[in-house]
Amino acid sequence: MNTAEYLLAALARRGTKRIYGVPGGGSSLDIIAAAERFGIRFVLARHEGNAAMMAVADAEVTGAPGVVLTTKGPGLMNALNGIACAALERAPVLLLTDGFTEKQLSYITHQVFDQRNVSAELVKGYTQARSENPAAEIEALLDLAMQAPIGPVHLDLTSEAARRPAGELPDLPANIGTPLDNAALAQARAMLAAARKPVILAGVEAVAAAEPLRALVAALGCPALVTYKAKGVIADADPHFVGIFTGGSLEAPCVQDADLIILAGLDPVELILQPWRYSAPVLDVGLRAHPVHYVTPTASLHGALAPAFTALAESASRSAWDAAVIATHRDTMRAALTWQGSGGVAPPRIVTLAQEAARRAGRTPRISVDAGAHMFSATAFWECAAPRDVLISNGLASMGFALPAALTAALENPADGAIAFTGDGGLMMCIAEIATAAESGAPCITIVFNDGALSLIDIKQQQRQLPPEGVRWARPDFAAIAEGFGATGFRAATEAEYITALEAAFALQGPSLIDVTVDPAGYTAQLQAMRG
Ligand SMILES: Cc1ncc(C[n+]2csc(CCOP(=O)(O)OP(=O)(O)O)c2C)c(N)n1
Repeated sequence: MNTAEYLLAALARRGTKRIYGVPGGGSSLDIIAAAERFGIRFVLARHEGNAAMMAVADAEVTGAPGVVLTTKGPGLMNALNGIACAALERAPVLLLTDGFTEKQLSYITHQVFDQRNVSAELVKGYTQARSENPAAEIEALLDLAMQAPIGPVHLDLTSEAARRPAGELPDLPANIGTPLDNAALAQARAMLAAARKPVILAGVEAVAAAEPLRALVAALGCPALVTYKAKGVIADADPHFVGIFTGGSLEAPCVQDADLIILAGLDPVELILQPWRYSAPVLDVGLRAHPVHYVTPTASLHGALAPAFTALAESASRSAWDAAVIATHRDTMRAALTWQGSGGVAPPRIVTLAQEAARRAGRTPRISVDAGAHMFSATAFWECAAPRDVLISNGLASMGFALPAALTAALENPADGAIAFTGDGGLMMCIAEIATAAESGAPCITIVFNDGALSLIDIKQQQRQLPPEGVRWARPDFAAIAEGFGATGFRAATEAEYITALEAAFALQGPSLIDVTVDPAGYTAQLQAMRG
């Protein structure tokens, strides 16, 4: 095999099904030409930044490396926000760029940057696969992406290197997990035994260990909150589930009620910028230590999470929590986010009506959520049963994530499709990907909370009593734009129109967009309730 073929074989063996990107004239073309032979589909995106977001979402839904392919220079530069997203969402993404040969660099300056330096701040590893053993370089790079802290890596490949022999695919070494640290486990068990009312805060690392964590929660009979990225790790319908933990004030009454806080795979990158407000001891069960954290844990149990949760559950006994108290905390949190605006369709209704329509259509779509005020309703009111039912950029919290992520989720699971909940601002950063969805036949429904504003920033501007400047714009006709890109467009200004649009959208095979009129007036109260 040559190096391009070896890379594709190595990716396919790890479960990669798709590569997203915009090619250049170098190794990109070697990869695209060979991809299909290895069962890998190339999805031509409209912007490399969006392609990188697709690769993030792909890694999240499949567990395999996500791949974004770009040309040199401007292609790499365009991809960088998506690579930053991979870094802070802890997603194993391979950035695959066309490279320059040393000979070219001796006389060319056109499109030239030091590509290694450009990506260095964001990726965990870089290689050009130009050694005597390109196969070993590729395997080591992919292994690195999958190890904690999970994150992106960069393969900068010239066409010459892509065509050199790479060797045959060796057997994958057996994955021998590191054993639990006995002393740390004993300390964690002692803390658990001493607690009457523990609370569990589940984070992104727990998505791969949801079952053992659910068993621990059930054994303790304690409340559990999840970060945005851990939605579904504890199902919304589980009686122990209380709501979302962001580090804000909304969840504080429940957490303050506890005498032990267990961080279950919670990565501090997931929390908002407020100081830790609790005095109860903290037990940190996670993949690794975090040098910068909101709180210094009283004790830590670091390493593989499934065995850690199982070992804790074995010795756990029922806590003193009353099921009715847990239910009251849950109801109070939900009630605080109900809508106080008027006009158009209320954001919580946009979400619940979409889920009801999906159920009527016999579908269980994944949802993706963009950055902005609409995110509060989308994450609170969409009921999840499994990890990764919700895709969201939370560590980077980048706008322009939802549409690319929904496209990917729909390609992965076309029978159920996917829904992107997005603000108008975030959508405009990536709207060209509607064309990609139409072309690739991705059955995703983009639902735009159209309020003619960057509402989250608008609210903050109002809170600081500044004049409304630089945060509002005229509402474009998104439905017409979607039609122009080959999707089906709907507009809804009332609940009745919205329900009709949802019914029609779920009856379609391909992508659609529903432009929903929202009056942003209620967002201020929601933000106040969440963050204090
Ligand atoms: C790429 C990027 N640019 C800017 C921001 C800062 N930001 C966060 S939310 C937001 C407003 C989003 O507006 P919109 O997409 O319309 O959603 P809404 O808040 O109205 O629901 C902005 C500008 C960001 N998070 N990401």
